Amino acid sequence: MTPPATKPAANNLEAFFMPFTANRQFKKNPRMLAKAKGVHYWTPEGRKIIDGTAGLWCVNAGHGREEIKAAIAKQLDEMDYAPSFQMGHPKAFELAARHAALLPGDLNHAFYCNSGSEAVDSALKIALAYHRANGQGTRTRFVGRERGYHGVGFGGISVVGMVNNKKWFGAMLPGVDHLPHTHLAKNAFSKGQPEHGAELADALEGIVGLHDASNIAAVIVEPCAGSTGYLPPPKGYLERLRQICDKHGILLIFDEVITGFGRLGTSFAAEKFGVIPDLMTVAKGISNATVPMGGVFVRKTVFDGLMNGPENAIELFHGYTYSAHPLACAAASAVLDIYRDEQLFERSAELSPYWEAGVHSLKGLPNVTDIRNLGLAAGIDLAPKGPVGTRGYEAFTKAFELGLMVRQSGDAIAMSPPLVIEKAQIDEIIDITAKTIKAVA
Ligand code: PXG
Repeated sequence: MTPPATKPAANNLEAFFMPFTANRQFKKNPRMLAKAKGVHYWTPEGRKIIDGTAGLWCVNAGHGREEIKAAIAKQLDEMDYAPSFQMGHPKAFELAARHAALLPGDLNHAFYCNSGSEAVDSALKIALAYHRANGQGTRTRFVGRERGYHGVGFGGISVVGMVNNKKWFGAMLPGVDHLPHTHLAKNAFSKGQPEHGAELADALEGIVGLHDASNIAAVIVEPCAGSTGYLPPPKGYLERLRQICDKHGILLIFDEVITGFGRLGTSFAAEKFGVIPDLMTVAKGISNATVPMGGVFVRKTVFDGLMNGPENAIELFHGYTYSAHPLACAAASAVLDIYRDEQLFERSAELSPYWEAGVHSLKGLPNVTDIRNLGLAAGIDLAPKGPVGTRGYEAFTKAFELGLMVRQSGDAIAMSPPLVIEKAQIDEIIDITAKTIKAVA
């Protein structure tokens, strides 16, 4: 059927099946965004909202960047699309070389895709293929972590540690275990990395004892868990996980979809903690969310390990039509220029003590049971009121009413402003958050 000539009425919200949304509730009382610039959104009525979450943890360089717009427009003029299967285009190679130069340690190859979920599924597949190419095809099991979020692909939800993201969907990868999460009551109100919990990494030894290392392909963790309320790693935890993986020949995957590109005041969490994973997944800040893009950064040893068949053989039977899409590559390259020229990673580090003081000033407000921060992000736990998520949702909607966008995870709220935020704007975020918390008491 040809599309109808007339557009549907603008106020008909029915047809869009919204992702991760209470569709019926939303459509009765919609929250719409119509314009964005810098650290602000505007509603269709013109109400200004300060963006406390950089979109969904992704608009690190702020909204409406002219340099990115120009790069995308130029690329669209030059060449809209080119395949990356058995063909190449210069922007992809240039971008990968720039990412390799930015990455710590010997992470020096980039596989591109279009989202964090695709990055996670790609990384899991690369891990499996690597072991098989190296005569260890029995290594097929994965280890995730409770309270971990790794997107929504079937690979990702198998390693995810959040019940609602799994329980509906039945089929999962067989052979996945989970490490315990690191959210300990005794670490409440820690500033930066908490003191307690490095020993929780030792649970990996238990899993190895159960299945044998020869059956385990990889461990995947977010260096700092984002979606479940922002959980910075206990001091020494990631180092310990790295040691145990090394001891048993298990690949370590850092899911840096949120922590990558400056959130922690460094390029990547791997740089901040001095722990180099074998594979790293990224998305979001890679393109400042202008054109969808994700990636898997791969250590030299892993890449080389896959290059051992005949030279005319495809080494990895995996990829997407839009892998290294020219528009995404152009956007991502322009974003790297901005990060460099405006020193946004350094800026994030410089602002984080101010941010830390701001968020911890909320301690003592009604129902605040924990506050966590690292880099330019924070999580605040609120005591539940009735069913889980009730107070959290009230806080999320109240904040929006008061002119601030936050994220809700159960009864926690999370914030991660664009890295271009000013101190006075941080004050405004903290002020509105305080009013919100009091309003939902
Ligand atoms: N890994 C991590 C660590 C993520 O945070 C994904 C993978 C999946 O990325 P895509 O691009 O497929 O969505 C994510 C996504 C929230 C929130 O409210 C977080 C994400 C997405 C939407 C909401 O915390 N993270």
